[in-house]
Amino acid sequence: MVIANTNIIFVAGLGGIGLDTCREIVKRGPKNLVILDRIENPTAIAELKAINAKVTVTFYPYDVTVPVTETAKLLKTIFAKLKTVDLLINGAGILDDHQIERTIAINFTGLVNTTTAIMEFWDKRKGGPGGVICNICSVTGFNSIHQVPVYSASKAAVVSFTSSLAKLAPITGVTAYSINPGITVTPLTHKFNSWLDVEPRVAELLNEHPTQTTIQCAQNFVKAIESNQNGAIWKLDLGRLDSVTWTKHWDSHI
Ligand code: NAE
Repeated sequence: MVIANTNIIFVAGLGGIGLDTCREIVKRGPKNLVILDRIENPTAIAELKAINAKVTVTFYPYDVTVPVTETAKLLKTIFAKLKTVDLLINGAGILDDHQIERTIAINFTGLVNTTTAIMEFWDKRKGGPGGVICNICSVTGFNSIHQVPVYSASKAAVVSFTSSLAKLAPITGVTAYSINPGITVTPLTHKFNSWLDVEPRVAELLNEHPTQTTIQCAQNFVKAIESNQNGAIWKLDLGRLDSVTWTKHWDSHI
């Protein structure tokens, strides 16, 4: 996908990975970048606007835990303004294994509900034009950080959901791929709670190993967007971009 002249919605575009990825996206000149996030950051929005005056950058407050009907209303407003949307990026996530329900609500249900809501506008069975979904999952969805089993399982769930979406593309007209960062230096990984405090030093231990910066992650993120491969499972770790081949252990045959 050539980013120039497209309309993009980025859920959680103001987080650590999100904001640097927005910077890279804006440089490539989309027509519209609509950022949805829980908390507004006018300085960040102004900075994005200043990078490329030709791009219309807009912000709407959005909490992914709202009922799907609320999401549909917000999308209706956005589609009314933009007419078409080419790409939806789902990036909201928390890492705190003391908050079990909230982890599932944000990392899994929020992503599924936002995807479900946009289908109303995109599904070719409803006369829609199709679209592209880019879900930020995690390498912990491949192999867990077992000290945060709730977070890891929520990420495994979204990796799986995204792979199903990709296989449904012939029916819906909506393609999908996952972006799976390795440990990236952001507020998320600075300090966090392990499940039942099984490892109070989990963040410190993790950060004793090599990590990547948000800029490295963002540069590979836009490469993955540009390559636009339905069903791709991208690993963005240690400054590299690799496509992961998923091992099949079973087949439904349907
Ligand atoms: P961050 O904390 O800077 O960004 C989290 C973003 O999610 C923010 O924009 C925040 O506002 C938004 N958000 C949280 N709750 C929300 C809600 N209820 N509604 C709407 N938005 C909400 O952290 P980040 O590292 O930039 O994380 C961005 C995404 O990347 C998350 O989904 C995270 O799980 C994922 N990710 C991060 C890392 C990492 O190392 N930083 C890795 C993989 C995936 C490696 C690990 O899994 C540890």
